[in-house]
Amino acid sequence: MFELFANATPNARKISIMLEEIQKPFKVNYINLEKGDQFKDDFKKISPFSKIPVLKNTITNQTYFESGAILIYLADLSGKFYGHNKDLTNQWLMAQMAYVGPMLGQHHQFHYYNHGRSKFGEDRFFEIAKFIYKILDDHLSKNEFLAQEYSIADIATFPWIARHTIHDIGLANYIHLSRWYEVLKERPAVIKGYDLFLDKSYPPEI
Ligand SMILES: N[C@@H](CCC(=O)N[C@@H](CS)C(=O)NCC(=O)O)C(=O)O
Repeated sequence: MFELFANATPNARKISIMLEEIQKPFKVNYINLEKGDQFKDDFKKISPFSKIPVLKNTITNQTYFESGAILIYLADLSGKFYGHNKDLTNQWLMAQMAYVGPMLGQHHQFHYYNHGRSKFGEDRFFEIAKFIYKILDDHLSKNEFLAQEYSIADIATFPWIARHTIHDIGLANYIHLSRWYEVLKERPAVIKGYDLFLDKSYPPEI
């Protein structure tokens, strides 16, 4: 019923986890980012900014880009993982889309993938990444999940925190964020959706 254009990245893993959670069958169309598959004309037709993930409903032939929009589409379609407080879920989902993901993504670039190329970039995004850990930890000290119940906001955030070893911030020091992370990590759908891409993952151990 679905085709997921993806690779082993946090944004793509949000969708494979969600599809496993709502038990919708899908096949994966691997987009090789290093070879530049994302810039091919056919792919640009379904992803204007040449980004993964893209989801295709193979029954309607409709395609969807932007991981947050895809999660909302799947939550609406299935009636699952929006929680009872949709406004709250949207706030934490949008915070992930607009801030948590992009900032941690820059931290990956400066701290891990291009270490030594810009002290300013390394320092700036290291501090921002620590700030994100602290805010999430504070929030999760008072809430079991980001938006009261397990929701697409948690699904969107998990694959970014799953890269904690390359963040070098020390997840264990953030006990509430760690508790949340361990709970999600044990969910069968999270394991299956995340591990789907493990063999393609870079760095390989993450
Ligand atoms: N806001 C977009 C971001 C997607 C995104 O940045 N995807 C990355 C992988 S996680 C990508 O396709 N990178 C390829 C490139 O930049 O050339 C979303 O959440 O879907």
